[in-house]
Amino acid sequence: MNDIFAFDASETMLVIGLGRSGLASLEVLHGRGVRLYATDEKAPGELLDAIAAAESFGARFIPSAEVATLLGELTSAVLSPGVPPTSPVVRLLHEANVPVLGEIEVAYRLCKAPMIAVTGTKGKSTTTALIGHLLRGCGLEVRVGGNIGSPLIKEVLGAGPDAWVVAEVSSFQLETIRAFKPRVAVLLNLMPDHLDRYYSMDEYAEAKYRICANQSLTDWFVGNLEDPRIASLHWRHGETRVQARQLWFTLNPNDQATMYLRNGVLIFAPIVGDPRPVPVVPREEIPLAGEHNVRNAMAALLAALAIGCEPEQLREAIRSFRPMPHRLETVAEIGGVLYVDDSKSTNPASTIAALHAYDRPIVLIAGGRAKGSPFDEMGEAIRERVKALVAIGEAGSEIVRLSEGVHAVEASAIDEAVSRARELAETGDVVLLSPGCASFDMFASAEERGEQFAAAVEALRAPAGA
Ligand code: UMA
Repeated sequence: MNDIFAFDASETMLVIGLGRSGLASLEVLHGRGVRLYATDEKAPGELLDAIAAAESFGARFIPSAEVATLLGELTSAVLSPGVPPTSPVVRLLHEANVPVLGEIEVAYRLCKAPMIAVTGTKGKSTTTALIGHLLRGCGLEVRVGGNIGSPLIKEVLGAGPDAWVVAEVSSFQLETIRAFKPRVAVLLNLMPDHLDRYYSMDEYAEAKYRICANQSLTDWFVGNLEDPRIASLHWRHGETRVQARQLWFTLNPNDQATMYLRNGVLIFAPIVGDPRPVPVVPREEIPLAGEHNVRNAMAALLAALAIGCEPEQLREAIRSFRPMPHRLETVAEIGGVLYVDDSKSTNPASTIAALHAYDRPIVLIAGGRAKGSPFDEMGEAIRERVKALVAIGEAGSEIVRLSEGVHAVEASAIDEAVSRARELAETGDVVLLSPGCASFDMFASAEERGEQFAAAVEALRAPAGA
């Protein structure tokens, strides 16, 4: 199969999916003179704005049922991450030998800068943003994009050979890579998620491992030694899947770790050059809540150290990092109660991590649309750590059932959930929105869910009718 793509006027391409990724692909490919078609499974009537945007990039919209009529013309196609490779349009293209590339693959092929890629079930966005922040703090020019929200294909355009691109990549995006070969690949953790797209955890993990599939000895791999699946990739187990030089982080010092915590300080044990361990930063100077964020910080620091950043500069830079919106973000303190927006927690593992981030009594708001991951462990963590539960959305009753013994109420809207939580909370408590579920049963996105939560919290300040 042809594996050289010019992405110029010699090509006729189909962009599949008209969300953020698809529209960005159309914009960039249009700028390069590619002849473009666009398709989406939604009815054209539901896509008026997206079709107008696609047309402004010179693309012709083709309903998915009519894609067969294009097969003779197409040189390749670009797939949005939300469209599974098993979808009928993709199968049709495969049968016709039309190469189907993911948007990050196209971005990679167009990118002049070296890339640091980050994946994992949770912590991806925080770690990606933190790497960007650290590199900037070390005086480097950086572009940050990918699953974090800003399509990679647009970010790479502005990055010259001396810059760095930091990419958050999801398992969906990794399914469709071919040549994608980051200089540094970071694999944070693997927990049940997206089991509505994958048949098993093994299949999901395989998609994640693709982040290092094309790496070679000149590249770096950063992995979590505390995650049993990821740790099994360590060269000491005779595993050859990771060809890149390996850097491993863990909270518990051991001889396989390249970064660990000792006496409250993050220590770097270099694997090349002077091997003497170097203290990088005291844990208390990392401005992020929770143990999971110490691991995210270790991963980010290792990625930065791998490309030559100096420990002293990194210590300085990490202090000024701020949590990302909707990720354990404190939105208010009212009457001695802390209100925290963790709306980006869309799987049970993220909620479990959030529950471990606070020493105060927790009133948890959780629920939404389940994504196939079991809630048993989340139920256990709720029973251990939560004082009261306010359940929302489609999965609300299931979460209540698995949290037996915890005082629980159900709410049908976010403002109702916030006022129930306020009634249940006392001075010194935290009201934590950490749903453990997707938002689409009640909201357009996790961001919207977080914004509505913050607005409902803000409304608590004003007396009713004021
Ligand atoms: N569509 C089809 N057929 C399908 C499925 C979807 O035609 O079978 C169409 C939809 O009708 C819609 C379009 O595809 O019009 C949506 O495309 P998309 O789902 O790929 O969403 P985008 O807006 O392009 O956003 C994507 C990522 N979305 C997903 O992976 C689901 C965004 O990640 C990412 O930020 C963005 O590209 C820019 O890179 C979001 C996400 O939820 C945050 N990611 C998952 C996660 O983090 O858990 C993986």
